[in-house]
Amino acid sequence: GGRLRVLVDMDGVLADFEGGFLKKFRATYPEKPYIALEDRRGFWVSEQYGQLGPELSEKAISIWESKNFFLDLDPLPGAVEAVKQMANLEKTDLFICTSPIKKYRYCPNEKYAWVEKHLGQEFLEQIVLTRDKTVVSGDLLIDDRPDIVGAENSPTWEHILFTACHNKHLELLPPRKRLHSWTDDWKAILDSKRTL
Ligand code: UMP
Repeated sequence: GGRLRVLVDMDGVLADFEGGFLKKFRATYPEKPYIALEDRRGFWVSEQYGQLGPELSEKAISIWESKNFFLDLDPLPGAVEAVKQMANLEKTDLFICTSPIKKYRYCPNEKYAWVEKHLGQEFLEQIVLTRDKTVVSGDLLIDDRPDIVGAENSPTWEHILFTACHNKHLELLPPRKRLHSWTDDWKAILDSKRTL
């Protein structure tokens, strides 16, 4: 068989966007209500905060638009080790495929800096920044966003839903698959896509 190309999302898969957000939101707005991670539903944090109170959507957005928000995110458990192992597998090409926010002052730069800090300079070669992941070709896309759509109606990749606080209650229709965490058997998922 040929080489397997795996696209791995960053926020919610490698970097703890939800945990980092909640920590900075509570520190910045200690008097405001917040949504515990257990109670998160839906991919968009801003929408759920908007349902809590009229000004809370904007306040939430102000958190990830701030300097050092993306750089300061902690890696999710096992993520750094898994990605390094994956990149070293035979016949495997790993790319980090991530959508920057449109407020571009800090986010794209900090995504590069995060990868360099946690994975090393050699991984800077593997970064794909795009707002539309359907136009990126690959065999697998490991991503915590349940609904990944875009200009291409038939993306080449199979989406593997990475479990996150906001998606863990969703029931997936077969044949959709999950990766429950980085301790789950991601190598078996890759091997299931390899050809003889
Ligand atoms: N994001 C928002 N609003 C939200 C939640 C996340 O703009 O309510 C941003 C953070 C990430 C991007 O930069 O969306 C999601 O990117 P992917 O994880 O899909 O790559």
